[in-house]
Amino acid sequence: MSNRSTASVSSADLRNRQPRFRALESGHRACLGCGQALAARLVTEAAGPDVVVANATGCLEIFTTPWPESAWRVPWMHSLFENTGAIAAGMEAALKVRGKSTKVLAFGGDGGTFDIGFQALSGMLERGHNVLYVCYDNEAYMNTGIQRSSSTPHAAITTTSPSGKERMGKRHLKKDIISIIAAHHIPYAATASVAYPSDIRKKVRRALAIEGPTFLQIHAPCPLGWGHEGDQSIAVARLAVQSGLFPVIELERGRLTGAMPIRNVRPVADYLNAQQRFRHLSQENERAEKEVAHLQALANHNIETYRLEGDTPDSMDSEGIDTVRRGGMRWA
Ligand SMILES: Cc1ncc(C[n+]2csc(CCOP(=O)(O)OP(=O)(O)O)c2C)c(N)n1
Ligand code: SF4
Repeated sequence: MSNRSTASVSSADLRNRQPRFRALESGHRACLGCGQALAARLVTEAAGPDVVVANATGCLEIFTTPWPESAWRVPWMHSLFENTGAIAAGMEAALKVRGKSTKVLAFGGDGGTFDIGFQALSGMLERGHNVLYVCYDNEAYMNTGIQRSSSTPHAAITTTSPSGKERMGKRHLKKDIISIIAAHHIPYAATASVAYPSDIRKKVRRALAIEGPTFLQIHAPCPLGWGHEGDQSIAVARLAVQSGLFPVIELERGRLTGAMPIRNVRPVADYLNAQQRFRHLSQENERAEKEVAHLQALANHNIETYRLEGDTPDSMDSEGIDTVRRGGMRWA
């Protein structure tokens, strides 16, 4: 029997000793500071234990399931790169036939979502399957060595979009996937950033309370691919939001219904200078200056389009203090 008196136990201690549920266990093999690992943990914590997961090929699949081990504590299925939407749709149909209310989550990277799995995803949304699809957007094909995807931002260096005499990194723009998803007029679609965990949790719960297809795009830094220290992932992710380059928004049936306000708008240069993939843009020459101005114009466009600038403090704005609680959520 414990000899501790009741008065000496803090409520924080009591909270920490509660049984916790983690669908994605620690001990997996993600790199230090991997934004995707954190995002997947937050999503699955908020979703709770009664879920099944379809997971596209990519870093998340690879670092959580080096055979014969698995970091998952919920039923989890590896799908091909190109068919996660179809696998998740099949899972949902099978659960429905069996009269189960278990929720289906589909996970994919930006390569698996914006590019290779898009056809299956679009079909899943159009047919109205009751699935929450989460895209962990680290803006390149990271698992195979940092190749550019259609989500890679303009001017970023990847192994297939180098900077040199001809070009300054990626030539094309980042695909506006959330607008394409919104054009399916699904009940709920949103963007989020790993820098704002409460916002992610809120959006996951909201999506799962809806009957029908829902979609969440989470901006998730990859220290290896973006070129920053692992302990800078959250700071870098915050700068993407605070500069307006990654707008955090919500859409219902294709209509904009929410946006995270930016209280102190930061210049895009602050975001770019924090990452090696944009190192060529800090050179003092006309080409570099032109590219930075181009990216600043894109951020300004986002701020204007989604009316992101906010001057009144709000706990859910881009300056909000938001923390990740260690040890999982209580579901017992
Ligand atoms: C049809 C097909 N093409 C290519 C591959 C090789 N491949 C496996 S993972 C991967 C990159 C995954 O990129 P992304 O979806 O962005 O996820 P990330 O690894 O960045 O999390 C590629 C190209 C494959 N498995 N299947
Ligand atoms: S390469 Fe990037 S996305 Fe993949 S595990 Fe490492 S940090 Fe995460």
